[in-house]
Amino acid sequence: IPGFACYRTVEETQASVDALIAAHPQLASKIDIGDSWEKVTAGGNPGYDLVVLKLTNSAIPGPKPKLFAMTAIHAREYTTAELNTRFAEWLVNGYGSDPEATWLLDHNEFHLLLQSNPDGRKKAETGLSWRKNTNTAYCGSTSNSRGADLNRNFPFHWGGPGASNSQCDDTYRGPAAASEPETQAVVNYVESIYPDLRPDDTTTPAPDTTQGVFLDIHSFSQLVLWPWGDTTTLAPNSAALEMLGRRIGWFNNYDPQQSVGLYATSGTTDDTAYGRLGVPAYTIELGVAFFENCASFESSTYPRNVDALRYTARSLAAPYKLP
Ligand code: 0X9
Ligand code: ZN
Repeated sequence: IPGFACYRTVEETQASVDALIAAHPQLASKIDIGDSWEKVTAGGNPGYDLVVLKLTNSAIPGPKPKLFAMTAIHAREYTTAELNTRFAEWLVNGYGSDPEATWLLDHNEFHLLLQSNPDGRKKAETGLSWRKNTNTAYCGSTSNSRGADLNRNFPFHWGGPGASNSQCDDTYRGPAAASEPETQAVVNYVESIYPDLRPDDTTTPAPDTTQGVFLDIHSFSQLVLWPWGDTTTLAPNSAALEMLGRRIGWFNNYDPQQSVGLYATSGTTDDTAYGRLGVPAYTIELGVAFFENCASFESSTYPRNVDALRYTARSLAAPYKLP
């Protein structure tokens, strides 16, 4: 990426995925979970497959707890995909030599959606401050303000507060819940890997992390956020959600809070994962800028957040319980 040599492009990210799989076929595989909007419409732009990189030692049978981590749903949030890609490489390249990486891959699965909005990301790679997908049906087919905000398009409480119904706005929610193919792909995939863990009442001592954790990684603001985003009402079992969130925040030294405390949002990834499935779900806001310079990424954002991801992964197999 011009001026940001430490961040891989969409194509470079996919090439890195293919290289990992070629070098370590027993540990790494990829799953095509759907198509980007440009690929679906095939309107002159080639578009992209949405690719989940799955990491686990396939010689040890499951079921295993699953860490799902998605990055770059907002196109300009460069640091997020690079963190996730390097985390994958840390795991796979450490297998057999690093005892932590080895244990994590033997006993857990990692489902990493590195480029969640590849069409938008290609716009950002030209230097535009692009956030949404590139759907030409919203705000005019050639406008740089077009598209839907995928992190307002998710089905749980879609159309609530903190989401715009104006097509040119950066938080445009789309015309209907899950109207965008990127949203549909993520919802369908996440629902395919996790059972419905929803606590049926607030006395249930879930959520625990035995089935997994859902992470959506954004930038920027140095925050660890948990549901809900659309109300100050505490989520069911929020004490347990909050405790894991605070511990993740200890590792990256970011400020932990319920996401509505930042500002109201609805139709988001994490609220949908927690609201529809009950899987513990967090949004992490990395760093101090969208177009963060490489020196800052290498010295601060990457090391503190790979520590946070490693901690989150280590917490998977042990049921997370209230004291
Ligand atoms: O507004 C957003 O989508 C996120 N911030 S960003 O600057 N990356 O766009 C924050 C979302 C917080 N709300 C939830 N996680 N529900
Ligand atoms: Zn974002």
